Amino acid sequence: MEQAYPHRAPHLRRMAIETTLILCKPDAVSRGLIGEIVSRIERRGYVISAMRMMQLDGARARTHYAEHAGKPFFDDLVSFITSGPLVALAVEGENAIDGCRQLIGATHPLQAAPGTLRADLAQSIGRNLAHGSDRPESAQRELGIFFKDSDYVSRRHDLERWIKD
Ligand code: IDP
Ligand code: MG
Repeated sequence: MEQAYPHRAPHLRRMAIETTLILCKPDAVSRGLIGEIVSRIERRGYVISAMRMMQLDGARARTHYAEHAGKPFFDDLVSFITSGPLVALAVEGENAIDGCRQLIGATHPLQAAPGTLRADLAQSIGRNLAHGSDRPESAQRELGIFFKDSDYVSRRHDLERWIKD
């Protein structure tokens, strides 16, 4: 564990700094909740290293949600996620993948814990405001769908200042 991240500054080498993909889905953009989502992420202490607003085409949407291909809700999911603009964010921090999933809350807003984004601001499973990658392999794959290397800025100094092990 000591040398898990040898390319990082000495005091960050043992820390589980991760990058995750967060989407403010089209319902969040339409409802004016981009700032609310970004604010919750930033207040938790995570940092944004890439960000873009775009409208997904069908091919990219099916790639992004490939794990759900064949499920009964897949076509609706693809048509919803392509129905309007979304905001994609690359978010960094210690255990950022699980941490962002925690602040987004369970998939169905009724099962999401109070205080989470989905419990506080959403009603239905099909309009649950945000996406967060669920594990490192998903994060790497999904980030590649939305961002190229040159889209990222370095937030290393902010991470070093505000995160301590
Ligand atoms: P997650 O967004 O919490 O990771 P997933 O199981 O990966 O949830 O599903 C992706 C998205 O597909 C969900 O956020 C939700 O909008 C939609 N979805 C998942 N399960 C259902 C369902 O049973 N009916 C309708 N939509 C669903
Ligand atoms: Mg998922």
